[in-house]
Amino acid sequence: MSKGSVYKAELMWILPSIALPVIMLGLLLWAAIGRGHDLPGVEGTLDPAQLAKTPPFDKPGTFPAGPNRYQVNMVAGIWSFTPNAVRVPAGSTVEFAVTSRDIVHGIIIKGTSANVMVVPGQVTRFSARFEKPGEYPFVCHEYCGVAHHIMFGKVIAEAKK
Ligand SMILES: [Cu+2]
Repeated sequence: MSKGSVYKAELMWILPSIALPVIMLGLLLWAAIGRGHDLPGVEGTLDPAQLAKTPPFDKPGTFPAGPNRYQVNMVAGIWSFTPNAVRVPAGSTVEFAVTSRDIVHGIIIKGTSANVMVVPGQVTRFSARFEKPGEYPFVCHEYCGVAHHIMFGKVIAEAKK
């Protein structure tokens, strides 16, 4: 191998190893600034010790919120979700507001793209659509202690009569 071709071979490795971090930093800045990804603001914060007096978590449950829309106010805590059964007609879009009364939990709902963290002092909002009738189990996916494995529930999408 000549001296020139060794230099070229080295360059083939050095340039991508500089370009990759530059591209990744560029994508990170694009996601953070260009797409507006940000840390949660103060408007989503609450006192986890005052949940019984803090709307909407003073009334956990499922509530109608318009045609084919429902609102679920859910409190996670060791080791259960309240409510742990959400009953809606099939074809509904459900808007969830979830918070934790103690430590960090998570919720993932099978058959949907819902997969979020549930943090004490923060309100996690997401929505999911339950098109087909049936049961959509959900679990806590963030290890939260010895009985983490019993922390589950289900969304029941009922067939229209
Ligand atoms: Cu857990």
